[in-house]
Amino acid sequence: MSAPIALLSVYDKTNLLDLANGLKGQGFRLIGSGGTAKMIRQAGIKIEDVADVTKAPEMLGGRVKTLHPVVHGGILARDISSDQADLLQHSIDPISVVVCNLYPFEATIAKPDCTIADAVEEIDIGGVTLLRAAAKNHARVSILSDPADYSKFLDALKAGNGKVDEKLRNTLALKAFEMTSNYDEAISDYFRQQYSSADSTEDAQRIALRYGANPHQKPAQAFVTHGTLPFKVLSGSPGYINLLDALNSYALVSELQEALNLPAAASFKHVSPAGAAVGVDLDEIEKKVYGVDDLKESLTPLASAYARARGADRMSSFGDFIALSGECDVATAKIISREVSDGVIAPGYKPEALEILKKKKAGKYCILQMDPTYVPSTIETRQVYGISLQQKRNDAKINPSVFTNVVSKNKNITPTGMVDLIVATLALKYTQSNSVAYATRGAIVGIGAGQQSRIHCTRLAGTKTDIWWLRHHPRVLNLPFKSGIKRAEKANAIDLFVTGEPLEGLEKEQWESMFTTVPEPLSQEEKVAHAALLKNVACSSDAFFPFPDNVHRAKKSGTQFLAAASGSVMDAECIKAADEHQIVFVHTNLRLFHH
Ligand code: 93A
Repeated sequence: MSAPIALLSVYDKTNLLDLANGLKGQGFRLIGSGGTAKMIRQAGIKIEDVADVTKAPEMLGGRVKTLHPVVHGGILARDISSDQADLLQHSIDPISVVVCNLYPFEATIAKPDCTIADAVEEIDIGGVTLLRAAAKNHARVSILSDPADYSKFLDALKAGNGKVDEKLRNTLALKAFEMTSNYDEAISDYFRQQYSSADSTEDAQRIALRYGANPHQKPAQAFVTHGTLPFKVLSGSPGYINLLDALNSYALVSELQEALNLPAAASFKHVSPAGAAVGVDLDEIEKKVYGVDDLKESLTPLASAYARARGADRMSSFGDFIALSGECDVATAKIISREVSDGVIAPGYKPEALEILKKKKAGKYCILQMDPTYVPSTIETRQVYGISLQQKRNDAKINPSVFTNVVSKNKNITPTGMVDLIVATLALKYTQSNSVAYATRGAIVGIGAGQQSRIHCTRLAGTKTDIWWLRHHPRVLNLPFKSGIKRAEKANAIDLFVTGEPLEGLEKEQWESMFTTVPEPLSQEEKVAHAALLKNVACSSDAFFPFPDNVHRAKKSGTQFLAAASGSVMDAECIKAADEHQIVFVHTNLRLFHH
């Protein structure tokens, strides 16, 4: 029987001579590409040149070394009679071990003076083909792509009398596939950076970002590996957090629109909604609360949705990123134009609305246009601390079918109660966990995000709801502000008034200076009487309630409809608490953690 053949072609020649010696010792015939063969031969070990075996010299300055049917026929032939007949016909010897590692593409592009031509020369073609061919035929061939595996492989060869078992061949093949995949990723990433930073984002595959989450986190980019980015930058330049907000908030509003068939808007800050709403008309009091009573333009459903989303928690929404489910109209743009905001994403803009928005922030306002037909892939991947984490996208649909398991005695979910349960629950799908949300009249009115304890979420969201509701108090609506006070300053002043924050010194002076007459604080009695008027609120939780304290707390902020996943040992106690308050309690069977 003729000697088994090992083909060696390595850039990194670490441990090469030990391997060549070991293979020789096992009776292998060695064939090597130019530099590899030279080094082995100089060490006194017998090896043939690929060029002598193929009868084709290396050419094009080394661009073609091992790319030849004698090499690839020898690697790819299976142990089947037709393949063996082909080998015989073309006088090709089968190869059973391939040793290969690649030109150092990543190290080359990391050099500061690397040109595109330098990078191009480091794109290994023949080596990748060797790795891929040998890995493909791992049923018969062993592929060594890492010098660290050589001694283990030689041990296995010795133990197996010149053969290695299937398990080792499988592991080696996987390693080679990963090597080629990482290599290709480095190449495409490099060229994406070189060729895909078009001036316009029309059909761009990548955009450079100013920096990552913080200014010292450079470089930063957003890209897709297939097709083109599903959004265009119409104005401004989005940052990393802007995009986190934009993509999460757009997902939320498009799902709200789909679930409720109403235009939807969201106001995001730090990758959680500060507000989210569908286009339910505002009454006169609400117009005042949401700061749109003086708007000359009449409110469209989309404008109502944004007014509600923006106005629920004006403090948190300061500097928000906005998402709109439909084409941005003039009324919506006018509301946005008066607020401090970082950017907006929408599937389209009326020309006049776009002109209004483009004037914001001295032309730097970030305006993104989303492709409404875009469908994200079902699998999502990200890296944390160098580790890739992968999961199926949370594609759970939030619609009335989620709220069918009513576990309380009171089972009456009103149509508006259902809308609010959907709004609250959908918002949680895109809120950093743990989270609890309160909604009424088609809008989030209090949201507690990113708390490690459930009751802290319920309290935080409840307190926000209480503050939002106190802003409806007649004394708040008629606060005697001096003229010329800015909208954001008014929002802060109102917040201090309704929370009853004790003020001293300069802060007190400044607060008082905003009014024509300094208002008397709201008394405890006034607050209690007003709180009792808040009813029909829906409250949803992104996971089960561990204790009934959550139910009692939710009731204090007007909750009539409550939704949470089941699964707590205290489920029965929570249901008892809901029954005590005649709350309609739904077990959703759906956990909605989001990170
Ligand atoms: O330029 S290549 O893509 N063309 C080839 O046909 C080829 N075959 C092997 N580079 C090729 N290789 C690579 O050469 C291997 O991946 C390895 O990194 C290197 C080994 O070259 P040498 O044996 O001449 O040092």
